[in-house]
Amino acid sequence: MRHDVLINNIGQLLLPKNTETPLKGEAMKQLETMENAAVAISGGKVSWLGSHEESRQKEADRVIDAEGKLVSPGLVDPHTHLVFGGSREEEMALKQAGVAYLDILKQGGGILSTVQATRDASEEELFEKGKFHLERIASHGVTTMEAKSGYGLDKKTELKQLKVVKKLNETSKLDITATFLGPHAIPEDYKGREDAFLDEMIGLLDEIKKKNLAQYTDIFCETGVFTTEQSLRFMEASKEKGFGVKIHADEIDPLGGTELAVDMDAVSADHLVAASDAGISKLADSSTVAVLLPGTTFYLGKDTYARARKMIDSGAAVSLATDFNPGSCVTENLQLIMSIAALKLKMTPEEIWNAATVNAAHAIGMEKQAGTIEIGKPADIVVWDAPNYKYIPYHYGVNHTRTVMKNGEVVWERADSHVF
Ligand code: IZC
Ligand code: ZN
Repeated sequence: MRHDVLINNIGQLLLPKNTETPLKGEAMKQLETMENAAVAISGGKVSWLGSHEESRQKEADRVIDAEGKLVSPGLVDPHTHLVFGGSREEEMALKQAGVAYLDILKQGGGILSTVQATRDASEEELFEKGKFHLERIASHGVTTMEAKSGYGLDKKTELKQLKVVKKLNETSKLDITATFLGPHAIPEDYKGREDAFLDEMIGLLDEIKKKNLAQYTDIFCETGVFTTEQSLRFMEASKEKGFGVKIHADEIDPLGGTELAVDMDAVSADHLVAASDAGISKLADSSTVAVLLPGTTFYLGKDTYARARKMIDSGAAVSLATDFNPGSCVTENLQLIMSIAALKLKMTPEEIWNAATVNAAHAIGMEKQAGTIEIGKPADIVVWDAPNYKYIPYHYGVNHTRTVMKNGEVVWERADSHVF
């Protein structure tokens, strides 16, 4: 059999394990590698994998020499706010002066300033801007991701954002899972009438489902935003309409969103910086993935990070994401998040790679298509300008990708490469 592509001379091939459920606890500490390996691709799928030696017998239309370097599955970013208008660099000085994130929001800034800019932008403008950020995300090794709405807070703009996500998914090589985050903040004209606003967002679910504009819903469960009771109501309504559910939980205050996520069988519970001991034990007994966003804690200048060690050691499934957004984590670089996870969450390299590949795929229901390199699965593969997997969290803040492939096609490639 002649293959389309053969990647040979792989120094270290990363083979995270794909199981029915996300990798939990001890299983997160296991990471299989194959040294001196090769991978073949046909029809966009992985068609063979074995040793470099055996690959000499294989024929392919194109051969990519990995130069003895690291090759991994494409990274998966399971939590982003990809589509938005404007930017918020003015808030940096406010934060430096000690104004808290939730206080900026209370004063009509923060999320609400992005809402205004997103309402003002046309669908075309949002698409072009989203595409720019998406390409940068892909250049950093991500081949599958999630994107949320939530900067509309009205019917017209929420649908506009979701349409842009759909168009980005259809026109780019990447796979993008869409999440409806209508209850992301309380619009100014609904202050004191939070339940009426929530009813309005619940009222959009039918149309979003009918037009297949989102697979998941999400809600910002936080002090001054939505309570756990309101979150429960929204999650129940979402499930009734056939959506999977996610939640921004216990990011700043410990409201019990983690426990609620498990009770509601959410596919993921995200942030969890203030998750209680009880919440963590509940997570450990569930298949809900804890999506940790340490880049946000770093960017907000907080000293307390999510308790990843306790979560993993208790047996929970942990994943990592950028939370890319214009306010609380302004980076498209998931590799940087992997470094922060090592430095601040004290996660091991093996846990970090499982978190950013297979568990991230589970966190957005994409485990059958993404997160691992296996025969028959889409060939989402990254050749790294690095000698081994431990190198990526270690050498921080820059982009280490050499070749990023999605469905066997090159999405991004760097011409020069470093000799180790
Ligand atoms: O725009 O600040 N936390 N939502 C909840 C965000 C951060 C995004 C933002
Ligand atoms: Zn978020």
